Amino acid sequence: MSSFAADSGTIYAIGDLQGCFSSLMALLDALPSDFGQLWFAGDLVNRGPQSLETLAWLFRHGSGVRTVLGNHDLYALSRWSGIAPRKKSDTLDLLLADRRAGDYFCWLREQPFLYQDPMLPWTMVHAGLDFRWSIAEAASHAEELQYALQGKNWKRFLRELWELPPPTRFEDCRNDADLFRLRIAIFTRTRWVREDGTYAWSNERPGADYRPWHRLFLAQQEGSVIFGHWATQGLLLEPRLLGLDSGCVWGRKLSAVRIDGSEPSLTQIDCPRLPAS
Ligand SMILES: [Mn+2]
Repeated sequence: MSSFAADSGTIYAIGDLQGCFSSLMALLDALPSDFGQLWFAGDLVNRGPQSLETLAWLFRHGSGVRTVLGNHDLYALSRWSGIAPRKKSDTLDLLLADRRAGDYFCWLREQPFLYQDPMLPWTMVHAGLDFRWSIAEAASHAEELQYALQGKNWKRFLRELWELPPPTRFEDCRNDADLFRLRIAIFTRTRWVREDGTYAWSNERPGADYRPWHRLFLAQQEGSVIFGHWATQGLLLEPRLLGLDSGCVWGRKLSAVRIDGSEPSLTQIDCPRLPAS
């Protein structure tokens, strides 16, 4: 099995795990070389069967792991802090009941909404970015949200996040809570947006005038983006865009792309179809 090696400059970016720990181990087995860092595009837990094993492993290898928060990670944090009620499709019970859950969720709460490495061209988010934000502006919005999630009023921040659906336009934000809800939704949930800046929070395309967020972003901003979240769209490998959610939890594939070299190279494994929960 390939593993962490402190002297390795190799970095792989990996798509949404969603608690599919066995698939992560199979993917590491299949990687062609040891690595210094693994980047994960968020949604580390929930839906899949092994959220506990997944988070325990990431916590143990924290010094080599870089990740960003996804919608399922925020939901898991909200479950752990008693804010969100249990959803029927939730598979977090074993994780929430574990005696080390406090350590694991503290680690999760410290993770950012956006990650950049000054030595690499890539910026990583879970779902997307607004096409009117430069990468630098996006990083500053993400940092503000991260402070709020790490601050002493973090439970109030999470409670407000779920109180209302996110607005679909910045023009509709009446206060900071609305603005935070919209920005968090862009970082962790977005797929479709219109050229006038109106978002839709649906999986399906809501109309012909909506486009994938990254088409508008790449046309208007500089920078290269790694993201996950969009399993129905599937793997995207483009010069400035890596869409890494290839549907592992849906019985499709888990993907890793080497990102430290000049030419991104792909490794994939097949994932088992899980029994419906
Ligand atoms: Mn997601």
